[in-house]
Amino acid sequence: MQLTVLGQEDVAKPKGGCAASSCGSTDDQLNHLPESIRARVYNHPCYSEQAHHHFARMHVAVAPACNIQCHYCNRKYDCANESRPGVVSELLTPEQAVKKTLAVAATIPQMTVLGIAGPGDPLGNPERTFATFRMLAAQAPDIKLCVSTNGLALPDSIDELAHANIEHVTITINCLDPEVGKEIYPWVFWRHKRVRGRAAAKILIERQQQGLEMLAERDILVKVNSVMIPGVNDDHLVEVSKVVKQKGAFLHNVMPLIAEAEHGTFFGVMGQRGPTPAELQNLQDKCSGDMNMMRHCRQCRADAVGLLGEDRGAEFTLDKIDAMNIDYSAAMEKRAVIHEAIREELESQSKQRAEASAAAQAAQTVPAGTRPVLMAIASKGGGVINEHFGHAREFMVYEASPEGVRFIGHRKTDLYCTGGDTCGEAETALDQIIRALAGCEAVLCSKVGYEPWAILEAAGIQPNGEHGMEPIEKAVAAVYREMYESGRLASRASQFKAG
Ligand code: CLF
Ligand code: SF4
Repeated sequence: MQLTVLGQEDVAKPKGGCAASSCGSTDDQLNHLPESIRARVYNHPCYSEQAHHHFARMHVAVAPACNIQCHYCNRKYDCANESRPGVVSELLTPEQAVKKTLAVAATIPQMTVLGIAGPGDPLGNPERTFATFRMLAAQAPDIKLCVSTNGLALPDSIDELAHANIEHVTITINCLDPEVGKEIYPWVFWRHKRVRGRAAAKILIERQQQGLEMLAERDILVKVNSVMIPGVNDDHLVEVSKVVKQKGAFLHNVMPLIAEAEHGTFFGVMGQRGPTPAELQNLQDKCSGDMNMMRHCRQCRADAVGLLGEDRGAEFTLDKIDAMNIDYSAAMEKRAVIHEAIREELESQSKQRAEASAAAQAAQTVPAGTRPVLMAIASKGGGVINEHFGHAREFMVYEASPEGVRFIGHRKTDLYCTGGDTCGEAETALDQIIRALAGCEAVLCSKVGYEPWAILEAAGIQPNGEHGMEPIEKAVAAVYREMYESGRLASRASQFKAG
């Protein structure tokens, strides 16, 4: 069987050890869920950290209008509640969206989820959004349907969502207190009028909370996205996390504010900064006491297609789709076989991960109270260290401590090794990587060249190519132990925790 997104070896052969998650990460928490819930999330790349290495999603941009204004949004771009600003989607009609979805699902069998997330608010455009969902439910019943909303119109859409068999809804909830909300939302469009200031925030917050409760009553899985805005809602988000969990949210995704003056957003122009990686991690850690945290969000391109972190959208422009001849019934049969193979692989990986985690924990001899260390990992997936430093476009970050090893998140970086005649730019690119890896004290990869080695070492990031093809968790635990035994852990305070 040939697979389109992943190599045959990625799917068919169980790899040793853990996938890219470990204690404290989403998938450990998934393991404790009832079977009925696990069956609903195991193949959703956003709801399961492990799944995102194997299953893909796509978005279709069918919803142009928005019923509120967020200070981090510029309408010329897509809804920043679910995608990063700066990327504009091609607006599709529902019919075009369905055609594109079928084309992608037939070509990329691992694509399991279709999300509508913009460019405005999907539920503020109910006719276009639900027309798309209804057609897809009829023509492609094997695709999960997912929607992301600011929540204002949510209570009015619950029946339609349930009727269309939408199993996953994301609500962006940035606050519970209208005093905080008035700093984020200048207005909402409510009952044919523009409402401003505190009153606007109050309406939005009440509608979001009501919608969340109604979804929980209908047993629709809810993920809450929150944009972390330093000095505005950062302290408040711990309370948000607690309350939305009590009301039935399944997963909380705290995303960093992206605000640049060139995006033309209010926050960007006013110089409001986003959080540092250290601030984001600290807040996610504080929130994780209360609920499952998503740490693998890539703030995708608005029209992204493929695995999280990759974009195959250019393969599916309207003119290319028009030229495709799709037999979706045949494609569905093939997809079912592939999905079953991946499901078996995930189960196998999950067992191996638990064993690797237990073995690493048992072998851990670093005494309690030793400071934690962050390490960057170059990996192409499968839970092993299998990527050359110079080929990594993003690094996974793990934290090692006497309590164990846990996945913290991803750091995107520009490609260091561009090959060809761009070597003169390499130093600058390496500087960017070093900035992206701020706070990490080691980088584990399959190989690393002599020149970057010396520069990384000088920057306080120890390169390590000795654990190629080893399970990540085991390797991180081993390097942590070596650092402890060599006395390095006594000699340097954690930069990252200090922010
Ligand atoms: Fe799309 Fe969102 Fe559904 Fe996922 S994305 S509508 S829940 S299918 Fe995922 Fe992308 Fe993060 Fe969104 S990584 S931005 S959380
Ligand atoms: Fe922009 Fe989305 Fe906010 Fe609407 S809900 S203003 S599209 S970020």
